[in-house]
Amino acid sequence: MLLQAVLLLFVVRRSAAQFPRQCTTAQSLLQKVTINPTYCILVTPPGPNGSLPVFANASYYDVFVWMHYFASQRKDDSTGPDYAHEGAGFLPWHRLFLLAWERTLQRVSGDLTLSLPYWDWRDAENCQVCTDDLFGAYQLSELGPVSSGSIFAAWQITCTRDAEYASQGMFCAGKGEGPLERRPGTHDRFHSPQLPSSEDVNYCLNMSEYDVFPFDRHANGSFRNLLEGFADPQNGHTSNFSTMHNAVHIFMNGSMSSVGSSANDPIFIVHHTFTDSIFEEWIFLHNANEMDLPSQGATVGHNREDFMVPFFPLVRQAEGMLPANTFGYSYDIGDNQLFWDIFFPSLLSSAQQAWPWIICSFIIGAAISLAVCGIVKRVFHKNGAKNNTPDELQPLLPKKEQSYQ
Ligand SMILES: [Cu+2]
Repeated sequence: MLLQAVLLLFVVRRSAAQFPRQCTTAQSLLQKVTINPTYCILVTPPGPNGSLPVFANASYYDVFVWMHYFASQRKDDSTGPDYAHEGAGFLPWHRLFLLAWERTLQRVSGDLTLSLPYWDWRDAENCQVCTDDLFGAYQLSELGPVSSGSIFAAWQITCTRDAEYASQGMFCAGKGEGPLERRPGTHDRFHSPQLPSSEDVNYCLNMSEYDVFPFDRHANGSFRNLLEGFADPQNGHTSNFSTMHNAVHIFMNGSMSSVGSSANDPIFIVHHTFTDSIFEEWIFLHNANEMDLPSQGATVGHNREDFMVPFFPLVRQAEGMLPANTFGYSYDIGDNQLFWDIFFPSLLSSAQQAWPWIICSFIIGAAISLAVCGIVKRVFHKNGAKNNTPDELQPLLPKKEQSYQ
């Protein structure tokens, strides 16, 4: 444990385009086939007549699929937010979810420097990570699984039948329910016309309020609601279109498009890391902290002090508002990415506005330094003159030899 704490390095999440194939595929495969020895999944809740809950084993990967599926359940069959979506806790919840996944991946692979990659989907016209080298190619003419040339073609997905489990009074049991499906770009374009643009992201980042009442999909002028994808990136008002994060899920038109099963697709990870990187930029730009979360008034599971469902050990929503470096990770922001798009122009304009103050401060500082130097010099000069005795001038010579003559 101590060794792990010492070796827990600061990791940098990089673009999936730079991610070596071996890491993307081999580590994903490893966690898909290895049974998680620490956690199992809840299949049947305890009954009212005292019957015990039923649990099942699942792979490392499928435990995360199940967690996301379980968090997508709605309390008491309400139509409002679930435990992780359509509410103020959407971003903190997914931040901690990815972090737990990243650390699990590091542990399973034995490589503590491993980090989750991201897919920068701004201005994309197609799924750039849908290649057999990365997450699996596809053919528009064929409906169904990802390309047989992809390592993910053999994956069996799970937790896809919400209604069926609910009708049986059960939860997802983690059983294989078919192949991973993805048909990017063949979605209903009326409700989600395009992938998010750079302008959309910039608009989002400039929103000052993290979230506003009613803290759900109907919140207007809310950074969270806009980034989640229930508002218009032109004005921040709620919209019937799927935008931002939601638009990317819809665009994939397959396993990614339904909330409960979306984590089956490894693209879920690279999509959410990029969403998290935008959240990270927003935290920095707006100096955000846990006080930006509502203390009350949001759906259960989304308030500041609420615990994230179904995390164990328990984690408060407030903790998910901490900056990424608190958790030991950051994002690699390269050319044409968020630093140059957002930070640099704002730093430049701040510097332009502040230059008279900077020059004034420099002149005043220089004047004060000169004055202090002058005073110090005078004091030393006086003291030097006062102590200028023959003893000090030639301290190593005996009194009678205090001259070289
Ligand atoms: Cu989610």
